[in-house]
Amino acid sequence: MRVDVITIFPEYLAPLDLSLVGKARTAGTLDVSVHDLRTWTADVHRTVDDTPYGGGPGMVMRPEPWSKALAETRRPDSLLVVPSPVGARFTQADAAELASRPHLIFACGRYEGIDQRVLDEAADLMPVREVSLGDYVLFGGEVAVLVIMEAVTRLLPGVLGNAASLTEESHSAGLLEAPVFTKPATWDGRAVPEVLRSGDHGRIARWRREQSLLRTASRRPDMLAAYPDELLDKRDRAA
Ligand code: 6GU
Repeated sequence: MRVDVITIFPEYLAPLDLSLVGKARTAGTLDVSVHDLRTWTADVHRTVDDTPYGGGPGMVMRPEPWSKALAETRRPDSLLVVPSPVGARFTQADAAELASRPHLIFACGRYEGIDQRVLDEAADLMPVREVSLGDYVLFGGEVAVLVIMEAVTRLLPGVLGNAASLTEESHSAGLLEAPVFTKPATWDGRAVPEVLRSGDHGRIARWRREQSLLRTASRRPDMLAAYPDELLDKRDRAA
């Protein structure tokens, strides 16, 4: 997968060199290039923003540098991702969609935003996804790109050792995962639940299912409400 990130803070994307994302880059699964938007400015001050038409606080990013940046990075198979507090909530399904694409372009704007005409023009040329991480406001899209790229990279073929960890994990299954434990069996006076040490795989699976439902009910009632009714059996309802 090829990824181009356009930002006025290229240093902010340095963590893309680390950890599994960095490893995927080294392995050749991922080819990331970070570009300074100011490369595409023409004036001596390398201006990228201006005051908003209609008034109001803050600044808006001017269309000209963005238009040039997108023209230069775009391929016939590109998908444009614009992190923004006014985007649709980014989900695991979105991560899977992005992971299936050959080329992503990330446009990092400051939070007052990019001139709308840039997004309108881009939408005529390629698919565009405006995505938000949640209901709070960040200074810009850079940290969102790190989050999105981590969610996407995990789904690329060959990045995770154990494919089962992808199918069983929270959010792809529609429920939160059960709590996990490792050795020692008793630590600080706290014992690992007996069932997990029983070796009875049927009981363990049932316990995990129950914990998963209880957790989801208390922490994410919205997820439980959206969970397909036909996937709940009699034992689930009893839990
Ligand atoms: Cl993706 N960008 C910005 N600027 N703020 C956000 C966000 C994204 N998601 C939540 N808040």
